[in-house]
Amino acid sequence: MKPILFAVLLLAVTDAAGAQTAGVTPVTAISPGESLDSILRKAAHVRPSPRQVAWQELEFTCFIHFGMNTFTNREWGEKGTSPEHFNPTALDARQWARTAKAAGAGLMVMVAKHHDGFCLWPSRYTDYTVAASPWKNGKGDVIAEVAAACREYGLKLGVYLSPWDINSPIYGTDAYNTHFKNQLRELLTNYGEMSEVWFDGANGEGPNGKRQVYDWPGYYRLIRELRPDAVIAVMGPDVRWVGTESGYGRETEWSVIPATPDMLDEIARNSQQAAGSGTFTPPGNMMEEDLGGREKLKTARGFFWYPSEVDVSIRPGWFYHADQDTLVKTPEKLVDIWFSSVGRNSVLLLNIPPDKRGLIHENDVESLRGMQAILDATFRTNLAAGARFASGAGKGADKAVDDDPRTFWAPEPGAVAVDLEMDLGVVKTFDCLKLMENFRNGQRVESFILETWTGGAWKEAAKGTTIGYQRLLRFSPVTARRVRLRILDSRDTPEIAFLGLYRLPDGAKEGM
Ligand code: FUL
Repeated sequence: MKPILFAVLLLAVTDAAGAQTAGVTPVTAISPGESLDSILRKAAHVRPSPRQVAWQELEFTCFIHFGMNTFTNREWGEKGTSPEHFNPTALDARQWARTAKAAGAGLMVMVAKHHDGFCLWPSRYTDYTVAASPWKNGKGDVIAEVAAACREYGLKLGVYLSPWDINSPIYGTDAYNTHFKNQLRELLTNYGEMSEVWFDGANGEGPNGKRQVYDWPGYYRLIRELRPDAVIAVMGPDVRWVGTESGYGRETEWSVIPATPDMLDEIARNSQQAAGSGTFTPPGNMMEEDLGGREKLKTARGFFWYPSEVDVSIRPGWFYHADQDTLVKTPEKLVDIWFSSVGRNSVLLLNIPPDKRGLIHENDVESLRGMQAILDATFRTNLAAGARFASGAGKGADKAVDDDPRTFWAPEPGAVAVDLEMDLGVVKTFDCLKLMENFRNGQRVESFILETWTGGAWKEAAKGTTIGYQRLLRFSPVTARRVRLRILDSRDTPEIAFLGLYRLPDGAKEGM
């Protein structure tokens, strides 16, 4: 895998800066000896593709792990498990979509085939599918039901297709790549719009003892051809796995990172280490605290827009297990995860696995409802709305506190360290800051502080490094009328799309 995908990226790196190469992803080249200033300015102007913009703005998405493992009570299946086991008694994809939508999700990534190879749609290319199961007398199609439910509830649809297939007799041979592309084609043509294709890094032994050499460029080309708007996630060029399944992203999260071979290799090595733990922390570079900071860019040969996705399960396992009904994450824990994922320039992909009935369990529904209620209460009132700005903030400062993240405040061109001072009109108490950059134009801010005028002096209330699409910070409550955001360093003129100040309800304080 590593040499192939790296070759695709390298091709791009050696091409002209910013060129769209190989139909996969644009990579900005760095010339040997290029100055750090020039590199930083280039990095500041790397932009997301339209498909990456649409995906990032979803903020919160849901994963649905459901399949043979649900019925055999496993996390990773075995070869030869009979399709007879797959028999949900009350499968209702509308309940899944309704639950995800009510929790605020914008997209559902459905597991169509996990590592065991059992297909939740009646694939023409294998007998190991729902068609061989007793569910609906073999006439059912889970993917069709999910697609219809997503349309009904206004959710986008994504699909997880495991490259690793324990069941396939041709796994480990070239023929498997054709088979895999055939299955992809079925999923991408028979079910309407598809907005995300999720490949994990599994690369198990084939039946002939050989490892599969995946045709990644071929898979990507097919997806681009059939669903050009879909992002390809994790083992793909559009969306980066954050590097852990804990739900917690990095404090410093750059969406522009160097294109290196190691990074992609590590995904493959680390994403399959701990079956069912759901919380392992892989070692190595993917978990470094800062993947795209100055030190990283200095030695890079090129970089590209590769934003982070945080995947985590609401339960310890990815699949439903009855003995985990009491271990569903609490609303408070989910909110802490929200602050540490959506609030750290990542999209949250929260897994909610249906049970053997084919329903999302009551406990999970309850937790999601609680999470949504806390988030609603947190962000209901922006205490900075209507603030007046000190002169010197440049034009359009009010654009930072209006509700439209497409409008933004920017200081004079070239200013990279700048203050945005505001008067809230009356003294207010707050303990939460939300910042958004105009990420369509690139990610720029490297460090910032929030200060309040307290006792005749400016005092620090909170500080952070990167902002990107969105940054949320919680801090000890401060009471003040005058507030200033100090951008201490930026790769080019910062563009602030949103600034919000909030008062946290009790449920939003776990993990602070
Ligand atoms: C991992 C898989 O091994 C897990 O079972 C799960 O599907 C997770 C999202 O990705 O790589």
